[in-house]
Amino acid sequence: MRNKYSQYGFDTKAIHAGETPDFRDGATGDVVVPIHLSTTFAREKVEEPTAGYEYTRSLNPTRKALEEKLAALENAKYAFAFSSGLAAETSVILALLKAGDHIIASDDLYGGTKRLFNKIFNEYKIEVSYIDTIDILNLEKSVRPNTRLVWLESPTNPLLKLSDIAAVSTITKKEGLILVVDNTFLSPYFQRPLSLGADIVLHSSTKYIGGHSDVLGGSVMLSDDNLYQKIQYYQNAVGAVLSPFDSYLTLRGIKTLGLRMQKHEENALLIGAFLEEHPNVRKVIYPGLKSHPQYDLARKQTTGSGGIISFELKGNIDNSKHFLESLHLFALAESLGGVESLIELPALMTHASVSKEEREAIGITDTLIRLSVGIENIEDLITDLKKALDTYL
Ligand code: P1T
Repeated sequence: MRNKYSQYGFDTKAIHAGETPDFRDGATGDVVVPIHLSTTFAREKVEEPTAGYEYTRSLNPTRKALEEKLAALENAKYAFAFSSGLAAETSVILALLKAGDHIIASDDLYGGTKRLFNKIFNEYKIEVSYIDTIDILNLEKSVRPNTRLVWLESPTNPLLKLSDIAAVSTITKKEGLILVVDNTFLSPYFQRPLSLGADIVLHSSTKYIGGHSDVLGGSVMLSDDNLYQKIQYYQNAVGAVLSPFDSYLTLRGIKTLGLRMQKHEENALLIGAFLEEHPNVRKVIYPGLKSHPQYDLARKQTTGSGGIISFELKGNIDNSKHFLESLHLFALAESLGGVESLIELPALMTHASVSKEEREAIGITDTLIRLSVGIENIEDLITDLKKALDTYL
């Protein structure tokens, strides 16, 4: 699907899309889109909103610029900016599903997404089956007469499992289902799910897209006119929109997305190799390493593996806590995708809302550690990890 920036490379789109200087009468030729804080827009004639603007929840110039940039990055026709990743998920599901509908989802998903599905949407009679979406036959068998949507994270959070998006899309197309891919972990720099057959791409733009751990947001990109109309209606009617200031911060962050992703990956590859050699590490999970069971699929459907690494420490949960608390550069914090390195224990932090049985069934153990590798100097990051790994047991 072409949009007006399709002819340009990724970094050109990241910098220019949505921010073309305006030279019309009265305009000032801003190179950077202004932060339009006005919540309402006056008109001269009752039935003629000024340039289409009425009220910021429905349309705001700064958010519109961001939405154009987001669409360009995923090669989509349309994009929406929401106030968080979960707000984006909520708005998409409300727009597309009704009571009695069924979702098939990856068994390993961000804990907050599972909580939204299990604790909120279940109350509204939307059922979810969690399956291993690596297994295409299993996916096909799980389709029911009331299934409407397949929801993938690829790679998943935190186990970094991949789904073959093109293969899944042949099934969703055959069965008339909507395929949603949460592309948060790779960003559009490394993976474009729409080109692999997905209908909707979703991001927590709090992560790589914003990139600086200073703005919460969610984005949705798509090219189908019908789905666009439905989600647009809900974006306004539900009202979980991104603010003008947060739109500006996200626009600013995106300009370096390509550069940042390259450095995140460069550092992650070196840290992955270092961890694989360390005697106190049981197992490293990173799709950029040959040891990843889906290394070949990663090469086929992505152009890079990003900055998230999960690994199993030797020892028990207390050893893990000791390790996490003895790092200096890796901040012990939830979230990911910012320029600074973060580390966390999914079982007690990002996935604490997933039951212990469920965590154990899918492999989120008490000693599984998740790293969000930042863009600091690699020697400093490895020294920090080495000191803590050599001494925590
Ligand atoms: O935090 P929010 O912007 O609402 O995004 C939710 C979300 C959606 N999808 C994925 C894959 C995510 O990782 C997240 C948020 N994740 C974290 C906060 C985390 O530390 O994993």
